[in-house]
Amino acid sequence: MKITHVDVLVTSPGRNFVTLKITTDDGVVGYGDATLNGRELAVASYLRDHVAALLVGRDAHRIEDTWQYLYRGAYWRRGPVTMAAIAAVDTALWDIKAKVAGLPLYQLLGGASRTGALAYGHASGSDLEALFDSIRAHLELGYRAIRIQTGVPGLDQVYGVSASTQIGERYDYEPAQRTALPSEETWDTRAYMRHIPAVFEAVRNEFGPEIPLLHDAHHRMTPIQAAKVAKALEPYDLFWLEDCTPAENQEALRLVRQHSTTPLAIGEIFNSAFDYQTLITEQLIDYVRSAVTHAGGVSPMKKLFDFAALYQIKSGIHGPTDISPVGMAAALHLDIAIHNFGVQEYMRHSPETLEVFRTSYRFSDGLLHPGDAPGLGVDYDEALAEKHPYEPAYLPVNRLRDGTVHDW
Ligand code: GCO
Ligand code: MG
Repeated sequence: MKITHVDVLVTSPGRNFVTLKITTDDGVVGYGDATLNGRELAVASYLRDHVAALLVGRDAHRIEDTWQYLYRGAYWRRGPVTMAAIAAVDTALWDIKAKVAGLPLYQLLGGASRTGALAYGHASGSDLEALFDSIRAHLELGYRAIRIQTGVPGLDQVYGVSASTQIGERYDYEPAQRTALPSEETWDTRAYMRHIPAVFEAVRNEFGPEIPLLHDAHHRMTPIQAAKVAKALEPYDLFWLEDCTPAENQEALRLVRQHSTTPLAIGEIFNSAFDYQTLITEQLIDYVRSAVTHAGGVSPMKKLFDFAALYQIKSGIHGPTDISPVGMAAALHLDIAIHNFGVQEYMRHSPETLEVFRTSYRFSDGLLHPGDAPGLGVDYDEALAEKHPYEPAYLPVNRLRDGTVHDW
């Protein structure tokens, strides 16, 4: 079964998505997500200008060989652009193989290990009242695990806090902004550190001990600051504290571990197992956060989770709205199949997005399931997609009060 066409599809139904479409001589079509938020066209060009011609004529069934050919063959290794491009090829080939087999992808990954994947939603509010409203709205939608982000007194705009408290009006938190230049936010780590334990105390007092609560610190603390916050949050029994440090320096997490038993999740900006080597072998984290879209696709993610499983570390696949429905579907097939599933992030896509990408996955009673359509279970409406041309968009930049650029 030979690959005959490779198309890179860029669309912006409310936000930008890059999708790879691979077609075989049998007419089977596979899709892969290649969206890299704020740097979309770099991946589109990598695929169009450097990869497409290498794929035409190859056997679509040779997934591992194609992955190694693109990874090793480029000579230059890793990086978000390369790995998002390879991920799209890998995912599209798995989509094709599963369609040819007439099976949902999770069946080819070992079959179902569970009936549904626990999803967490994003509750946020600029103050406690708005946050409580958002938590109630998520509980009404059926979520059984909830991420908590709030405003910090004295700061105007903080990562993860939706501009609207009306959950039906705005589809969770969307960080990319369609502006000519990135917007700039002001950050104060000490103000955040003083505030966040009180937020979790208030939420536990209002909503009780049962509901799994998560929090994303978005890479903003030093190791000793992270240790202090992880320790202060212990009484509130977090499901996880995410990205407490940037974690490029993996050894730094030893310090956090020495001081706290709050579970840690890291990895959404990583793109290979090597980024986790120390974190996993020294058991410095509890959840692996990579996205299928950014970490090379389904094949390396399965290997990464099997590696993590040796250390009782679980999955927590990245699933914000900048992962397209194709990337989300790929995540869900892994979630259902692997043994060491932890939780799945689920930010719902907008209705406009879901008209372009028609998905067979479903959310019911707090659990996600990829559905049983052959392949990934996502169709792409090209005619409609063309009505939503690419629009430049950027993630914000963060500065400390004195103007120093900080992690956002
Ligand atoms: C998360 C992430 C996202 C990222 C976004 C950047 O935990 O979902 O932190 O919100 O900020 O993916 O594009
Ligand atoms: Mg995050």
